[in-house]
Amino acid sequence: MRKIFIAMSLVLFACGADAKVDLSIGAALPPVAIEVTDNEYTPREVTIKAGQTLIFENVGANGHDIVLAEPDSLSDFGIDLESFTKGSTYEAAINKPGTYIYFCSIHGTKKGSGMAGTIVVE
Ligand SMILES: [Cu+2]
Repeated sequence: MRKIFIAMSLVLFACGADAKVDLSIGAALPPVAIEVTDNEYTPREVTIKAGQTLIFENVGANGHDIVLAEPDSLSDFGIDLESFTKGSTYEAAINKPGTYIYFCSIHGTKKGSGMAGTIVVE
C-alpha cells in the first residue's frame, strides 16, 4: 500500500483586526487564473491580495459549481451549476483577508476533499 504525503506550507501574515485593507494594491495586480476541469480546481490553493481578481474557467466537459464551505464568510462569492457551464468563466475579487475553502457540490465536499480548493487572501 502506497501512501502519499502532501506537505502543506503554512503562510503566516500579520493582520490587525481593525486594520484597514488597502484594496488598491490587490486591484493593481494581474488576475489569478484557476482552471476548472473534471474534477478539480488547478491550482488547488492560491494566495492572493485583498482586491485582486480571481478568474475561474470551466474547461471541463461537465458542469461544476463553486460553493463556499462557509457561505456566511463572504456575501457574494460563488456560482451555480446553471451559470457555470462548459467554457464559461467566473470572476471574483475578495476584499476580506482570510482563508476560504470552496468546493463543487457534485464532486467535492465542504470539508475540502474531492473537488475543492483553498483561497488565502492576504
Ligand atoms: Cu464538479
